[in-house]
Amino acid sequence: MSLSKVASVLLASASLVAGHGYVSSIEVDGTTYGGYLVDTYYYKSDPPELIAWSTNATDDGYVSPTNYDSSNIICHRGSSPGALSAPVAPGGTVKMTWNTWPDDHHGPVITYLANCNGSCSDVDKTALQFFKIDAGGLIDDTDIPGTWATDELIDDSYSRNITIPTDIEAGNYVLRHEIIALHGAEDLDGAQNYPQCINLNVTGSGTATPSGTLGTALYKDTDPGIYIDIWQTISSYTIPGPTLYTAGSTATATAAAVTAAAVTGASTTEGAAVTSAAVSSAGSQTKMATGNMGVSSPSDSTSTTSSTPSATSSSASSATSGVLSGSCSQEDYWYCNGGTAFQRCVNGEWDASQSMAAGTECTAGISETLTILASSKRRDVGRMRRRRV
Ligand SMILES: *[C@@H]1O[C@H](CO)[C@@H](O)[C@H](O)[C@H]1NC(C)=O
Ligand SMILES: *[C@@H]1O[C@H](CO)[C@@H](O)[C@H](O)[C@H]1NC(C)=O
Ligand SMILES: *[C@@H]1O[C@H](CO)[C@@H](O)[C@H](O)[C@H]1NC(C)=O
Ligand SMILES: *[C@@H]1O[C@H](CO)[C@@H](O)[C@H](O)[C@H]1NC(C)=O
Ligand SMILES: [Cu+2]
Repeated sequence: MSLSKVASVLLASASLVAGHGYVSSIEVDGTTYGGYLVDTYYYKSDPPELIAWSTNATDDGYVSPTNYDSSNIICHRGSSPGALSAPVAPGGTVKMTWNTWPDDHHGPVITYLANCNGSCSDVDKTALQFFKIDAGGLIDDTDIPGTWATDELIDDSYSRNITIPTDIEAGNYVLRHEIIALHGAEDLDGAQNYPQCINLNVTGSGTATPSGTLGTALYKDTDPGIYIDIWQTISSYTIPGPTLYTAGSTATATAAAVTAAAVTGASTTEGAAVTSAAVSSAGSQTKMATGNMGVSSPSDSTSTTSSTPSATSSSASSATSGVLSGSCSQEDYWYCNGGTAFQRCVNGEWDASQSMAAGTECTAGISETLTILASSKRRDVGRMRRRRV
């Protein structure tokens, strides 16, 4: 892709607004239930009874890989079971709808069930054993960073349909639905998990009791589908977590775990073809949209990134120039360093400084969006930092 194309893509998507989401509505076999509206209900003394689990993640934030062994990963931070339960028939459909999702937070969308062995409203979440019933991962990698299940979810009005396996035994189950955002996953501990839980009451006369995995054992920070650089071409994507359960199988569906395609639980498999298009041999893929915009210039071995002594986060809120390092408090915010370089607050820390593409500049300072302008004057390419991929 030419640099001018990079610039135009960035100009076209200049509104890179932060803001994560949560499941705000659930449709179960045609009946609609409200989600736990964390930004409202958390502050109410008497929130409504729901099928959705509550959480205290009022920042709309995520669980980091370093917390994969904590109970936070089960149904989000500070979660408690919903008081209600939605009846669903085996083979029935659960449609999970998010209030919003940022389009640069690409990654898989995964759903599990766990039997409560009784009522879910007072279940010990640390004893829940989850089996995977639905997973979408990388759909098409033609254009880096690829088309992901999150992109599909956004296209489907922030929703995803999940089919309940046709053969599981009746009973009360927790459905654990999760987006894993991979835009920063090239760093260890850079993935972001957004789990959401609801209670279901599965009816029917199924007999299958798929074996499951404790929530705290689902993932490791080094899993190939967790610690991955989506800003390079990926030949296949391994959806993290245990293998997909499909009705009629004995809790294993090995092929399903390693696939870049979207798969659904019961009988349908969609988008099975994995496109891993060849990428031009130019050798340098540019990161876009999340702002990791790489620039490789012809002769830049004497790169002079204008680094001034690091500013600390406490004094960073008004910084307009100089490379920032260390912690930051405004997750996903951008920092434009003097118009020519930028950084982003990822997982509570300023990430590496990246040069703006030739012909573009940003508006200096820290803000929720990175404002990109075509630069008026010609840039000295010697100042651009080469990004090796
Ligand atoms: C959320 O709940 C957990 C567990 O009860 C608690 O440790 C944590 O301090 C709470 N966090 C907030 C922001 O309320
Ligand atoms: C339900 O029973 C299974 C099998 O005994 C057990 O492994 C699991 O931990 C139980 N789940 C809960 C939530 O108690
Ligand atoms: C999801 O399921 C609902 C209800 O069955 C259906 O109306 C809707 O079209 C489905 N959405 C997608 C994206 O398949
Ligand atoms: C689940 O459905 C069964 C059968 O209708 C009912 O007996 C049971 O009370 C329900 N459980 C919950 C938690 O709603
Ligand atoms: Cu984010």
